[in-house]
Amino acid sequence: MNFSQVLLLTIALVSCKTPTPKDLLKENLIPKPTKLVATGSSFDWTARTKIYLSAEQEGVKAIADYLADFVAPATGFQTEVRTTNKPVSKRGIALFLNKDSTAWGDEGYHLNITEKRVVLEAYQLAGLFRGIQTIRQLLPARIESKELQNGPWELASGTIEDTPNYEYRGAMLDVARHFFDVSDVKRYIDLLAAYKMNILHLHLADDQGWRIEIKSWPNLTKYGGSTQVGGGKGGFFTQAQYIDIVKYAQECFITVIPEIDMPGHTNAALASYAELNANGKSPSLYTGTRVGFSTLATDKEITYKFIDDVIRELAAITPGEYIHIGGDESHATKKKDYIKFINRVQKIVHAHGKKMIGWADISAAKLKENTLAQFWHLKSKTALDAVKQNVKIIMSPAPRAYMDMQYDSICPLGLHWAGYIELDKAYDWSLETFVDGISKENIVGIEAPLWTETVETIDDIEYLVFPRLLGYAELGWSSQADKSWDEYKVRLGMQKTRFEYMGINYYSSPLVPWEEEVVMQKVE
Ligand code: IFG
Repeated sequence: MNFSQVLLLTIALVSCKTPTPKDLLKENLIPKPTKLVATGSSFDWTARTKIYLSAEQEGVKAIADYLADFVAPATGFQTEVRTTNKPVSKRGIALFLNKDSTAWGDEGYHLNITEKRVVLEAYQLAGLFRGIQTIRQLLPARIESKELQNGPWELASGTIEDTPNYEYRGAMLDVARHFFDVSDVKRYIDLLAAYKMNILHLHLADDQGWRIEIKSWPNLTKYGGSTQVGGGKGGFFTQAQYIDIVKYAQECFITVIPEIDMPGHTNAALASYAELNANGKSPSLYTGTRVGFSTLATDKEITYKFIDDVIRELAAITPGEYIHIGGDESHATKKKDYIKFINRVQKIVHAHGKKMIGWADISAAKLKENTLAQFWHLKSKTALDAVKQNVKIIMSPAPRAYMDMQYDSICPLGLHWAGYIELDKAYDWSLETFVDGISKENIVGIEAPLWTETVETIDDIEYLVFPRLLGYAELGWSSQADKSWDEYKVRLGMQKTRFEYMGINYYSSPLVPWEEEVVMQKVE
């Protein structure tokens, strides 16, 4: 190259690009943040951008690595993560814990974006992780691609102050009706994490299958896990696989809550061990979809030895503070026997250092105040009875939150006993006004269950879960003040390109104005 070419090249290289003006207010974040102020410019993430963190802040490095690894495939950047004692003064991205910001709670965060730096701070590590999901949504949708994409990678400038409205924001996956392997469960966890959900409730046992290895009762999985709805081969998680799922969820700051449904929904256990049956005889394995026909023998001591062994082994591999014992649809159990049973099981759960969750049917029994009741019925009596016992409620009303309900009458998957749930019906309600007598202080949060009688593959799961899940995420995270379906559906419509890059098999509802994300070509 001659002198003038070298000179031109040098000028080009050193002249920093004028930042593209971008309006943070026009971003389509879901769940909607608590507070957002736009400053009209942008931060350009380039190959030279580094992520800075304070040397002594334990755990922040893992989150910085998560962010660097996340952007690498689409950008091609090997983003350097560097510890420093002054993270905020550097040009680039800074992640750090602010131990004085107790008001932000476990999951709150502050994000400050200027032309020179992106500063993400939180009171706890979970808050940093939730803030990373916001950074993810501020980058163009093609950031989700696993293939190299064109830049630029600009984030609109401004400040976001964000904390969740409810502490319990969950989704349930029924792996009993149809079994789903570890990789499907991890995919489900990835998708929950993208929308700031923090609970994964695994429905591990039911009439059609027992899905978690219990070493002291090996036949539960050997025999009870050997089939599923429709007669397929079923399956189960070894304890090592369950531990792997729990660890994977923990890295996304998601807590796993295992459910062993009892005394009803227990045909798989009853088929595996004759002694658990009142008449000492085992029924055959069940591959249909009826409910309410099975019950453990609530008056036999062996039943409580069985439950004690199961809860002991499950508690030992469950770091979360809750174990879910089901308790729903125990139509084959006499009411007085059911009440005695739940009272005794609650003691067993506490004896193993855990707190109990049950479907709100358990409110017939005498509940400890640290028990949670999961509201699901069409009628609210069981939930109101729980509130009377000062027990907090997980809101999962079937007519709004059951993701196994069909979207409409032509939906190829799901049931409709609780009605059809299109995206507007899934979104347009609020936890604290849904039932008279259940107000905000009685509610711990929201959970959207996916029952799998009609669901066999991860594609089926994604079709029923997406995009309804985003509405539940917003119901659990965002303030309900100025909420409207007409405003939300536009933000949802802008997720189309992102869903496609994430490879989500989502339901493209006719109610939503789906929009391709306009790619701003870089003006050289
Ligand atoms: N109700 C049953 C589930 C499942 C569901 C399907 C609860 C708590 C109907 N119990 O929901 O096992 O069969 O929509």
